[in-house]
Amino acid sequence: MSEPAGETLSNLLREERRFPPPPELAAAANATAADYERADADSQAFWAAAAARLDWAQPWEQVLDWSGAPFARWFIGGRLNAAYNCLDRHVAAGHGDRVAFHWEGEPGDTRTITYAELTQEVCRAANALQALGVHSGDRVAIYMPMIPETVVAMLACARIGAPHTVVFGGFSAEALRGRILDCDAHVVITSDGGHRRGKPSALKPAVDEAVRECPEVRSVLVVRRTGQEVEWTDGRDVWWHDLVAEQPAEHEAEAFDSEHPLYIMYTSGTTARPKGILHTTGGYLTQVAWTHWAVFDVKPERDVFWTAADIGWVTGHSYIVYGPLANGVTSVLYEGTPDTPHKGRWWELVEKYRATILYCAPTAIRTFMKWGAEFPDRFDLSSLRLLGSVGEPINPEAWIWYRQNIGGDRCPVVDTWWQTETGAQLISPLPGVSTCKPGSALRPLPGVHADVVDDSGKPVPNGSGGYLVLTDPWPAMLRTIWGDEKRYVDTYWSRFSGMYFAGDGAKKDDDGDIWLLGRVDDVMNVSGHRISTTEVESALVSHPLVAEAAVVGATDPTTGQGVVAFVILRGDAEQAGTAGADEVATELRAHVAKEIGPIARPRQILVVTELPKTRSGKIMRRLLRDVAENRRLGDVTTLTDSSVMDEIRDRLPSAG
Ligand code: 6R9
Repeated sequence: MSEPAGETLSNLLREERRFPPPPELAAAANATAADYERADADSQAFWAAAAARLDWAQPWEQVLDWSGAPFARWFIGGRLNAAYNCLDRHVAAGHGDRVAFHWEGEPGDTRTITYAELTQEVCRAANALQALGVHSGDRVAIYMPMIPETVVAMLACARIGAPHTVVFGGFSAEALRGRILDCDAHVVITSDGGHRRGKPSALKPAVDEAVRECPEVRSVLVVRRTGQEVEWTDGRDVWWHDLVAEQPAEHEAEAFDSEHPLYIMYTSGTTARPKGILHTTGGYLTQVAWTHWAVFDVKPERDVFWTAADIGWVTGHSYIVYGPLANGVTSVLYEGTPDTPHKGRWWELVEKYRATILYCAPTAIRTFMKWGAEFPDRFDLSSLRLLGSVGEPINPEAWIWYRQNIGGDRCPVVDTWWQTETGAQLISPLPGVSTCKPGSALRPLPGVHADVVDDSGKPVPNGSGGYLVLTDPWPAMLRTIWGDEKRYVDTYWSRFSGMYFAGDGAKKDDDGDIWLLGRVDDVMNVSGHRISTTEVESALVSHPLVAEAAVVGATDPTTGQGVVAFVILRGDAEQAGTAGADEVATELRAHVAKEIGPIARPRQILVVTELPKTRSGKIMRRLLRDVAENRRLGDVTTLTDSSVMDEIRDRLPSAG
């Protein structure tokens, strides 16, 4: 590890180092302190200016209509085409030769795609979808690996006004079927498979299985990626290379109403049925493009931007596809896993493509910490100038590691809080303005109104915790849950009157800056004390033995709930066999008691090698709670790897 020896390891809110913006970045930053002032003075005027960065076929008459709250309409009367804004307008402005994507397949095959080429490919695919009878308003399901055709498919849908629903390629046939049926898609775009962990991994069989019970699906468009054998249903299945290749490379992009549906993205949440989050065109593209430009400070002529996440996660939609392309930026797109064929793969790609901005999830950062700094140390990461984090609270320990070992102690780290529902980043530093605090997303971006409130909806004073809410609508907000307006109102707008309830706990520090504390469903109650899983996890990870930790509250006869921790040890600790499981548990229990207080001391600590995670790397605590409470496991369809749970169960008897 390359942390300075002897430096005190600090817990959430106790890490006291502060990181002001680098002067060169601040001097040329896209977004400045004036943006906060402008937005504070008139947030609708601020968003109107952000919308004007796009190309509208017809200007809007009114910025916001909130008269039907909580159903919002933004940029009323305006018409635009999302794909045109991501493609044609850059070509028309003379940037057709600029690279849109440096794509790298997991086996090492590569493609460089310019804006002009991407535009032509999207036009062909749009013509192909129309040839299959897809009309504006029809839903199209996309179940693909991380290949350029996935982006092409999404933009082709956007171009013809057919909302897409991208289903993460790691999900099961059952999960896919549920989503196809829920949004009534009649066309599915897929591939034979993708490359994962050094071998081809099939996708088409899951589509075949899913579609067997979706009688309305009439066409399955199949990209050949791996060359695997596929079963074929004549009359339904069509090869992409047959149909798309023969189409003309011109396609007139029709302008759609600002509120025309752009896509539906399903979130699993902690409960049963996934929610189809609906995003529309004008407001979504406005805020995604603005935040991508401001938070990542992108300079299209020289930056190489990389969101290392799956397109099937909202982060991929907003910050691989729509944001970067709307801004005409060059991106890296990588198909595979970070440890194939070696644990330095990401850093090799940063070096190879001279990536300047990297955006990823804390789970990845903690995995890299576990593997050790020797992997990034082998590569030249000097091109990087900015780092971002998304998906979970990033514990100060991981934040500092990221900044030092990946960012060369020179790159600002922006911790961006947002959700599938919010469409775009809402709480985040601005890299040219904010002094960063490791572990804090700081404050709402310009034009965003967030607060932390108590049970009765009253804002808490600085220094206190509560529930994170949004007090005003924002352009990229979800418009509804597909087919279920009541659930939309109940889930988000009923807990606190007139406010959007995000479902996250948060704290305001003495400066009023916001610290996210995880989902409120995950808050534990030990002898009447509310303890955040994030805080206990952060305390555990601040111990030199621990790489990753997941904490749940399990029913306890005396205390109501008891804290149960699952920990992954760091590479060096694991190899050195530093201590037996019992000693490790004793040591860590004492450490948590010292860092937070005896009340938070875990009742049990289990050393494991993997944790159950979703596509975005979020720990599925409800499954761990099932294990801790000795119950049958709940729904595992959204796990990336379900064998993880078997392994964890096997370790259970060694529990203290
Ligand atoms: C973008 C995304 C949303 C939930 C959200 C919160 C957690 C995301 C975070 C964060 C703390 C951050 N979350 N970013 N928590 N700090 N920077 O992740 O969307 O998959 O819908 O998840 O993720 O709990 O409510 P989604």
